[in-house]
Formats: sequence, C-alpha cells, structure tokens
Amino acid sequence: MDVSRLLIVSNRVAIPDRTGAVAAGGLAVALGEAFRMYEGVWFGWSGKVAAEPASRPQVINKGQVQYALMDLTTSDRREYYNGFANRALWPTMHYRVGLSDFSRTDYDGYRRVNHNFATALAPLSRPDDLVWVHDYHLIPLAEELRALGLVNAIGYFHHIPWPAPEVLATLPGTTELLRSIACYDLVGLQTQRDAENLRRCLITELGAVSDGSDALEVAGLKTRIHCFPIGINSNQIEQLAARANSSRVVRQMSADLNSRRLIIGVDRLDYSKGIPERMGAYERFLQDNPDQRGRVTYLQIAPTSRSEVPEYAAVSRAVNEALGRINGSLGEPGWVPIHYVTSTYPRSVLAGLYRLASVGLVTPMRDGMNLVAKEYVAAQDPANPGVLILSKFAGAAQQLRAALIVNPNDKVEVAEAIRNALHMTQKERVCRWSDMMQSLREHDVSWWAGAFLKALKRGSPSALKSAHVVPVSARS
Ligand code: ADQ
Repeated sequence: MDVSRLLIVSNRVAIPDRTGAVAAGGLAVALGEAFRMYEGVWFGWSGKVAAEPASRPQVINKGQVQYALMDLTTSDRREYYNGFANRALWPTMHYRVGLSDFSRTDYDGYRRVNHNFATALAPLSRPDDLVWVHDYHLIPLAEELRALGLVNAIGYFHHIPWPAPEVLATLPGTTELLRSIACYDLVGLQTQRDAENLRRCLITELGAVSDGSDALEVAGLKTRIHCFPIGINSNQIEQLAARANSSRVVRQMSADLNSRRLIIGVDRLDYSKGIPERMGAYERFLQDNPDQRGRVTYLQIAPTSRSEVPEYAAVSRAVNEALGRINGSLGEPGWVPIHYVTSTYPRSVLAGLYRLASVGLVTPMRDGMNLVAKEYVAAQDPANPGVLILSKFAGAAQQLRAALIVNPNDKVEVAEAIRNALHMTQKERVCRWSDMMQSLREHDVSWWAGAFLKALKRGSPSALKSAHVVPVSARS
C-alpha cells in the first residue's frame, strides 16, 4: 500500500529488545506488528519519570522506525496515567462505574499531558504524514494538534470498549472528550456495538447529525466512525506453536502434565479480565465433577499491571485469596489444581503453552477485543485442536462465534462449558477450530492496520479542522 509515512502515537512505546520481543499488552503487540509493515515514527511516554517536564522527545532509531520518547513528571504520571486514564476512564469504559474515581486535578493533568505531547510531536511531523493516535489516554490529542495548525489526516483507534451513553455520561469531563473526538477524521472501534455506542453518545450529548454514511457532523467538524476489529499475526503464532518444543518451559510443562489435561488462562492482572471469577468457576467445575480431580491442571499466567492503582492491588488480593482457598481445599498430595505465575514470557513460549492446553479459558467481564483468545486458536494443532471458552463480553466473541460462548458472571455456565470442552469430540473440535481460524486468517493484524490506514487516507484531511479549534487546555 502506498503510505507516505506513519506517525503513531500511543501512551507507551514498546521498543523491541534484541530478540525482537515486545512487552505484554495487546496494544504493544499489535503496533509492533503494524510497524513491521510501515516506516515511520512511534511517539509516546518512555515509561520514565523525570523531575522536569520534557519539551522534546528523546529519539532512538531502530530499523525503519524512529522511537520518540517523552518522560513524564511525577504529577503527570499520577494525574494523567494512574489518575484520569486508569482510575476514571478505564473503569467507566469497562462498565465498572462503581470503581470509577473522578478528580478535577487528575482531569486537568490528563489534558496537560495531551497538550505537552502535541507540542512536542508537531515539529516531528511532515505535511503528508498519516497520524494514527491510539487509545483512551490520548483522546484530546487531535484537538491539540489542530490548534497548532496540523492539517494532516489524523485517525484514532480505541482499543477498549466504548460504553452506552448512559454509562459514559456518569463520568465528568466526557462531554468535552466527545468534542475532542470529533476533531479526528476517522475513529476506529473494535466492534459494531462500540461504534454504535460512540455514535449514540455524539448524537445525544452533542447533537451530532448523521449524513447517512458512517460520518457524523458535529459543530462544523466531520468525523467518520467505523469498526475495525484488531487481529493478530496468526501465521507467526502458528509457526511458533508448531516448533515450541524447543522451549525448556514448554517441555517442562508438558512433562509435568503427564497425562493430565491442561486448561490455560493468560491475562494482564486486571479486574476487567475476571480472573477471580474464573477461578471460582473452575472450583465449581471440580466440585461438580469430582472424577476430574487430579486429571486436569489449570495454569493461570497473569503478569502484574498498574500496581500503583489501588483497585489493582485489590484484584491481586482477590486472586490470591481464591487461589489459596481452591488449592487448599481441593488439592491433593501430588496434585495442585491451579498453577499461578506472574512472569512475562516470550511469544514462542506462550504459543507453545497455548498449544499444550486442551481448553483456553478467556472469560473477561468486559474486553475491547482480547487478543489472547485469538492467539490461543492460532496456536492449536490443526489435527487435534483445543477448545476456546470465550466470554460474550469480549469483542472477540463477535468474530469467534464457534467458541463456547459464556456469561462470565455465571460460574455454573462456565463450569459446564469446561466439562463440555473436555468431552468434545475431535470432529467437533476440528470443525469449530477451522471456522475460527478462517476468520483469524482473513482478518489478521496486517488487514487491521491496512484497513484503518486506507480508510484514513481516503478521507481527505479537512483544512476546516485546522481553523477555529481552541483546545480545552488553552481555554480560560
Ligand atoms: P490488553 O488488555 O492488554 O489489551 P489482550 O488483548 O488480551 O489485552 O492482549 C494481551 C497481550 O499481552 C496478548 O498479546 C498476550 O499474548 C500478551 N501477554 C499477556 N500475558 C503475557 C505474558 N505473561 N507474557 C507475555 N505476553 C503476555 C488492550 C485491550 C484489549 C485489546 C487489545 C488490543 O484491553 O481488549 O484486545 O488492547 O487492541
């Protein structure tokens, strides 16, 4: 595809290490893949905290990508990252209104960091760059860039769910954020439902008017809203999984299993992923199916994330409590029902572990997409695949309809799905897997990045947008 140059902006920038591996987290993995295809600049937070705010990024050249890294101050990190983004927006967008904690100071810090990022980014841009902004940390960025005179096409992809207007409206500041979102030429969401929710928010809160296509007009601005479900590099996962026996961790796990069947869960430690609830469902499965005790092992991999946010410490306690209770009450000498690890693994190891597992248990309470569900499917042995159990509240459930779809709030239903998965005939497993694999191949990560950028390029950057937009941070 003929793309001039890509300027990607996201909260964290994942610089590949010497082996080419990137950090855990869906966005890091997906953008790492997108940059295999396109040349450009990746701008964002370095992950470091400095005494003084940075005015210019540190630039690192690696292959065809230039990484431009900004440090944050302690108050930036507290207010923008740990505060408004992760204690207010994240829970609200995951429908957890009760966990959302709004503070005006945090919100101001969020706008300030977006303003600072735009000021540092604008000089790096070239007139024909396509600018692609990612995720909820950076919703106001286009508004700030327009105010600095940028007329480039600017797109935004929202990786997490977009809630219904009634839910979003509970959070102060979101009417302003909706105005900011209207400054993008193109807004991409994971599912049709998310796209419809955003459209309804813009119509009910701002009086946006539809032009009959995917575009909405708001206060003289025209923004297109479209669904682009994110994919994975399914070829790569297939290949890694097929030769994963070279990994010591995979060989060890395989030997330890002996003839036991493996159930696997892989998630960042986050309350949206439903890990304690999933453990409760597994406990119920073992209680209802005593013949299965000693015959299955559930491996839960959950690297710690956002540990400075109090709600994450609480979910960590809940997981440890469920783990202790289940292993203590149902375990036997020589058999531990749940293996729990918090390490980060190379993709080759994860792929091998997925392939060893008869069941992939992916039961988030709410999730934009969930790449683990897709990776689990791609890693299976085509002749003898495992079964995916998938929450109806993960965006992936809109595509992977041949999974066993469950309500993660119903532990009896999840326990029954585990039993059904373990008893499913090979013929049915192959049939369900082939159906899902076809969709993963058709809509892989290259398709996702290509489709978004093509749509962004198609809509001409409106000169209209460079004028008359005063960012909130500059308003009195
Ligand atoms: P996340 O909430 O991070 O992503 P997810 O989509 O499941 O969730 O992606 C997690 C990624 O991290 C996967 O690629 C997985 O392999 C990797 N990972 C997890 N644990 C790991 C470990 N221990 N070691 C190594 N890698 C590990 C957000 C949204 C999702 C959305 C993605 C992409 O919350 O809904 O699917 O962005 O848009």
